[in-house]
Amino acid sequence: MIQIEINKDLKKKFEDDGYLILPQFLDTNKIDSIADKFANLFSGIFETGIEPDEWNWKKGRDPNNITRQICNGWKSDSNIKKIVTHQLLGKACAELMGWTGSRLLQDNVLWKPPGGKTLAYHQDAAYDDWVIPQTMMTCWMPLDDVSQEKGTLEYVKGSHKWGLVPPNGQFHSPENYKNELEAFAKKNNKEIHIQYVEVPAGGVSFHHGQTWHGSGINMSKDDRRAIVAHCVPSSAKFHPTNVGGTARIYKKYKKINSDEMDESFFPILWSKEGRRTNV
Ligand SMILES: O=C(O)CCC(=O)C(=O)O
Repeated sequence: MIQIEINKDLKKKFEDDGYLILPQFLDTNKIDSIADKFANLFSGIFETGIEPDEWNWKKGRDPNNITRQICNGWKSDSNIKKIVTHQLLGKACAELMGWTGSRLLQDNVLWKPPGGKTLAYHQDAAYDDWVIPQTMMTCWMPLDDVSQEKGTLEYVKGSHKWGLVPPNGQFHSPENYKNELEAFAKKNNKEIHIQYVEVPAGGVSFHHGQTWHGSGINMSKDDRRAIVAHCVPSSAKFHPTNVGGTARIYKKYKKINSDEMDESFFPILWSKEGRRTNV
């Protein structure tokens, strides 16, 4: 289902750029069966009967031209679960980040229809200040061929070395999706070099939690669908006190008198010692 091997050259490229883009990752024979699930998921029909943790668009309820997002679709659908909890995905994330193991913090199911609007430039790790250490590694898997015209994911090269700043402003559908990025770059005297992720369906891109990224309008006549896994080190713990932001949703999984992240909600995908949650 997934093929990848991280060698020294790929790791060096990731460390230099803050992202790694590869044309082949998911088995292309499996892609249709996953993409076919999107219509049901966004209609509120969940194979497992369990609702995802976040759900910003529902058929018939919301305008058609926004980018549709579900967070933690893996709890609702077995095909999504197979991908975002895959051992090789976890291994690649850990090896690129130099971790001894990785754990799934959250997934995203993203559907940008023709005319679908922007997602603001941001840094993923800025959203997990309720986790120690505050870091992240993201694996972005498009289920359609993606290009600049389709509003693909885009990165600022080397921006993972610029430091982490708290999120600020509108995330979904801002008029100028580069607003925050441009303000940060101006204030800190940084140059912006953009890399568009242009790969066939089944390709992949990995990005560091501090890499600035976002996406523009889908100007094409086709859907742009993607599955995303956001990982943290397998040893990650809940921050004992931080609340606010997405902690409002995810700290409900924190046990009383414990900072442990329960594997039922944040499964371990891979570790050097061979530890993995039986999902
Ligand atoms: O697919 C997109 O446009 C944005 C995805 C994203 O922000 C992420 O995967 O971290």
